[in-house]
Amino acid sequence: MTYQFDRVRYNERMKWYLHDRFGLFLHFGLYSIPARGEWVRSDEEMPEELYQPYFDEFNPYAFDARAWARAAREAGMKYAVLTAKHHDGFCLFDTQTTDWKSTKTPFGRDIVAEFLEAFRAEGLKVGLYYSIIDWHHPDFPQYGDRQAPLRNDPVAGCNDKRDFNRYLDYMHEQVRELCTNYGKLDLLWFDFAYDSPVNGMKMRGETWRATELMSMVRELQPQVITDNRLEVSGEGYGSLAECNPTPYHGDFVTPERIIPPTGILDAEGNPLAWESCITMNDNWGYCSTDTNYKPSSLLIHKLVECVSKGGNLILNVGPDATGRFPEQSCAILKEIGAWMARNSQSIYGAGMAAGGPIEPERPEWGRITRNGNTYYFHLYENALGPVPLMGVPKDRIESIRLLRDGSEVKLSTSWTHSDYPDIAFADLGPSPYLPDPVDTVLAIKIKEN
Ligand code: H79
Repeated sequence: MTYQFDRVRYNERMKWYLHDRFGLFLHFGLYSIPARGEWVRSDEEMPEELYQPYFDEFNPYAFDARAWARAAREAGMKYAVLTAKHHDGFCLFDTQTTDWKSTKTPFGRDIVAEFLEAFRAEGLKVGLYYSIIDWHHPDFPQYGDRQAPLRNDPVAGCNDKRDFNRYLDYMHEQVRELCTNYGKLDLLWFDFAYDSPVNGMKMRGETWRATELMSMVRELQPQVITDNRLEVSGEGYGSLAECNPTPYHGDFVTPERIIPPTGILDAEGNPLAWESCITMNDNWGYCSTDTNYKPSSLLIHKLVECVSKGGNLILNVGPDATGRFPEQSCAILKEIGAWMARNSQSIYGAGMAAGGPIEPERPEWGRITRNGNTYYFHLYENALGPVPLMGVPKDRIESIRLLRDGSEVKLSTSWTHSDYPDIAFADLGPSPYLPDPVDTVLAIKIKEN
């Protein structure tokens, strides 16, 4: 069965995802203690002995999954994805495959289980991020820095006693546990396949026994949706976009720290589902010195931009070593939440306005999202007087409302527009027309043709 949304053809199980549009990414783990980002072990080429102390002291005493879930819901987020395991191999769940897990630290708790329970209770869809690479496992052919592992690529032939298949058994078993022991998962976010920059070998797809992995996932979690990173991350959109899907192609494309300038089409010109993953500052994992937070107004613009191009936004928070969200992250979530409380109709269930293939052009004054017959004009800029509603059929306008308070907006009848008889102008009243540029969204209802 196919589901048609925004001219994106997908399975029923993608329906919630295409509707919900806005999610929370959570990067939490041992790296929250050194607080220099989630790549710290690799970046600083830390041997195991230097990383082990973080495991020995891991005790995020203020961790409260319900507080996280409330913050996400109040921000208007509809789903959340937590790092069950990042590249450092540390498991936030009670796996039987290793002791390198939260339940063996002083904290002693299954963070994945608490996360899932709390977020489900707040009505959010739940997802788990799982890194297929592993800097901790003795059979994973790498050591921890960015380049050394690739001298020892499994596909290039190991130069020591490491048995890559043994690692794959372990990795598959962990995914099996996650898909078996934690109830229904809505989303799995695998990270990440890549090309070796050293020898060019492809650490993609079947290198990870991806067909076998996905058929297990499908069997255990028939409704789950997955990202496309068993085959790509960064270079290209994957086999679904090439219209030649592998068994492990995944359901959505995952542009990282970028919003695709023209949205994403497959080789036949059909829009694909995609999700930009974006950080609030410049790190995924908590970084105590990184105060380079984007203003909430910009992040709201980015959410609108994603939806206007037919995509989702998943915005990251990296909780600190006590288990709390950083203060700036909380403030940003609150500000976004205030906007969503007023304007989320322009986000949920909405998509791009264009009728045909995605139009890369955007209006000069803002962006447009659309849900069926309602167009949402997000005004970022004062017009010099009434706002020209470019692209809206003038004689089919049924109503215009200011979304934030539901108030009627009338069409302008000013003589100054008589040179543009085909364009409707919305009269937002006397100056200042846009007291808060971010919060001025017009809902324009169009009559059926
Ligand atoms: O979890 C966040 C990041 O830590 C993770 N994805 C998001 C969601 C991420 N891991 N890696 N990357 C993003 C990109 C890294 C690419 C490179 Fe490399 C690392 C280029 C060079 C070193 C991978 C390894 C490709 C070549 C070697």
